[in-house]
Amino acid sequence: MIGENARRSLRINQARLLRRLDELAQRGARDDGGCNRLAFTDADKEGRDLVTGWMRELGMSVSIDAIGNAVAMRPGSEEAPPVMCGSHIDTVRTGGRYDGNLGVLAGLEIIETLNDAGLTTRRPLAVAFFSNEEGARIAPDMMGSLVYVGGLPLEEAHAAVSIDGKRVADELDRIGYRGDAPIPGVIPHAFVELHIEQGPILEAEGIGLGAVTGVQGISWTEVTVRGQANHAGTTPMSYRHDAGYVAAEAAAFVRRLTQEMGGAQVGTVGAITLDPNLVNVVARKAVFTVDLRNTDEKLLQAAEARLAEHLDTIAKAEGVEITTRKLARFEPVEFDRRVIELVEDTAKSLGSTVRQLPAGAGHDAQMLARACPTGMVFTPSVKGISHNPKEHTDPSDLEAGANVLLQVILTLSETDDIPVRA
Ligand code: HGY
Ligand code: MN
Ligand code: MN
Repeated sequence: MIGENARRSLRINQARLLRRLDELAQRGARDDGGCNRLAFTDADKEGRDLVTGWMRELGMSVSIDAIGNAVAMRPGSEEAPPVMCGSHIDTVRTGGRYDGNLGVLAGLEIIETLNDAGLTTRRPLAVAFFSNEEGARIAPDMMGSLVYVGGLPLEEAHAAVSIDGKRVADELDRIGYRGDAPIPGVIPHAFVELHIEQGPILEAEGIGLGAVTGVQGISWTEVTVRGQANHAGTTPMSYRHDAGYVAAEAAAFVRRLTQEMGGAQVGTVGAITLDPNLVNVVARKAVFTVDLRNTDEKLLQAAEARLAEHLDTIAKAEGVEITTRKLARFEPVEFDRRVIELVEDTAKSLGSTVRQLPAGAGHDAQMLARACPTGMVFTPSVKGISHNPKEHTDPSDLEAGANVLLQVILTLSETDDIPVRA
């Protein structure tokens, strides 16, 4: 048990947190200062080896499950479900150094702060990183945390194939992270994830931190268009069945759809491949992805229906065949009101300005919310940039976020129930 005063006076060590962020960013480092640690690649393994090494150096016991999730445990004075924090350390191909990594390394910084102070919490503390949160190499996103809470059968996750043709199970074996810890994993007393906002709101409003209310709905679809290869010069336009044109037209439709719908609707065509992808050949095949998101489930369904209808229309008009495959589909998630308010009140008590807001990106917290009271702390993102080597958050904001996470974790570990705002 840690007394109120001892608790309140604890602060993390900013320099140590920055050092770990910098060292992890060297794993899968890009020439432009970003990170490329796509899930289950050698670079991901390097990051995993570094972080689990830190976990053990901090005296934590580390368990790895069969999808590669890592949970490090620090005993409490009582045997009880742990208070867990964490996030992910895999990145997109053009990743920055904070997305996911901040939540895991701030957790380790909290452990080291408690170790330095010689303090033992009442409840055990757990720091986790979940596999393949990004889903960029292998869909769905949040794969590891979804398996962790029993939302995706392990066999299905193991059988998933990456965009470069590798099975998850084989990649886990290859990097040595197919562990034997039980799935579903240990259900925490509560889970709190510190993460960069990855959007422009906090910075634009000059607000220091975010108390995240939930996560918007996500719909990922892979669209395959089969047309007919033909000569770019000799084929009259009326003879064409041009898969490349259909892909481009669909991407323009997605943009028009978001403009018509307005509100929170967003849509992205992020990946397009053409076959044979040559300057003088009408494309016979196109494969592209559509990422639709909305905070409102009904509106997200409406957007999906509009897309399906449009694909049908252009397939008939161009005389091509279109098939679709759902890569990911998650409904919007609301976090536990008590945890949201605990984050907000803790931020204020530490002198930060704070506001409640929903998350535009997917997060492991949205999966842990299926199993236990969950919340998130956001730090501002400079110019709202993320999934980009230019992703940046000021050290003082990183420190403020980590100190709020520290105090929230300690409050949750030292109290019987999740505190309710007076
Ligand atoms: O796609 C997402 O929202 C997250 O980065 N996985
Ligand atoms: Mn993330
Ligand atoms: Mn991300």
